[in-house]
Amino acid sequence: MKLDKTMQPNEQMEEVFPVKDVDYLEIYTGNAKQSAHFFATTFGFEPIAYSGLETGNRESVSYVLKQRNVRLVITGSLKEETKISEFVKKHGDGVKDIALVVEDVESAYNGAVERGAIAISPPQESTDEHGSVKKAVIGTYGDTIHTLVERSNYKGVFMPGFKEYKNSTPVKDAGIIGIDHVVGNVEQMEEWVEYYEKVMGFKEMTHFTDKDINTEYSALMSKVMHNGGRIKFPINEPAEGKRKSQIQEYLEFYNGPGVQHIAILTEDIVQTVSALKENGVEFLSTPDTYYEMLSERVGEIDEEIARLRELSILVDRDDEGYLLQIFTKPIVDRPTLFIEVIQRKGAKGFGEGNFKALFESIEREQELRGNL
Ligand code: TYF
Ligand code: FE
Repeated sequence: MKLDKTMQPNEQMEEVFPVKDVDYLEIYTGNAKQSAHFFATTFGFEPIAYSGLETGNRESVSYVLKQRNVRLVITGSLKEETKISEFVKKHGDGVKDIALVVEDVESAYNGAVERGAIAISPPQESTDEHGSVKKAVIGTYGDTIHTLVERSNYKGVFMPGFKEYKNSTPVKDAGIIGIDHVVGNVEQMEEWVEYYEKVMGFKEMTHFTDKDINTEYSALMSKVMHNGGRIKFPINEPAEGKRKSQIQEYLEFYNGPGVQHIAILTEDIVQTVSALKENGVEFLSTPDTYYEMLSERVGEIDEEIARLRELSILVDRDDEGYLLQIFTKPIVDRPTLFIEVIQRKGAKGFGEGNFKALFESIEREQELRGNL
């Protein structure tokens, strides 16, 4: 997607674009039935709604999955030439939509477009017996979009066009409670930093230069954009390193910019990661030397270090507290999309102290893939 370079800064954006939360994340896939099954049986997401042939949808199939405050929509194509099949052909399975809850779609959309947003679909209302939902769509990096959703007048399970999904097998909750951040990999970080500033009134929360995050190969730059509330969107750009940056590897396999990882919040990372591992989720490993130096690095923590070491959970501390995090291997065929599980105990950062160990682990995987 090209950006309109003529857009002007606007001082009152935060009031003009009062985005409250992520409404859902939509993943386009080659096989929605099997992907939905994966998210249900491994990550503990419960299917709650469905759209497809049985609901009169002859274009696509979608499963809506939910766990506490996280909603995923898993969508596949029923036909040869659809936006979904074109997307999957180009990118493989990936995140198409980071949908955002707004109070007033008309004003959010019109304001965003006036400030230079990529206009994709103007506001439209859909209605069923449970009420109405208003949606509009603006673009962001690559083929990724933000659907703006106004749902205060809707009481149904998800949206018009979907029916309630009746589960035959109960899903085991994995303790996931929300979305912490959603990260994009792009070619030009500044372009998208400006986009979120100008169009959506976001501010830069933190930045990492290639000096902060330069291991043997995985050089990258990153700026975290946030709305002052729940929404945090880090944006990564590849940097020159000794060999190929992990961000460059992503851009090549995804054929352009897109979502790199979804960070999901848990209240008990030891419990969540134990459950995910039992369910067969594959995580990056951490060398034992990391845990030998851990106490010295982060001081006293509530968790047992031996247990963290067994599970390969990483820990980082800042002035406000600490956080625990772990990263899956890519969850799709290409080395593109992965999941982070994160628990915050006061810390507001992103695990800067873990970058070296983390990126070295990613590089070990890159090497196995022959992509260094
Ligand atoms: O979101 C973050 O900033 C952390 C660290 O390619 C990170 O999760 C940054 C870049 C990356 C993988 C993880
Ligand atoms: Fe992250």
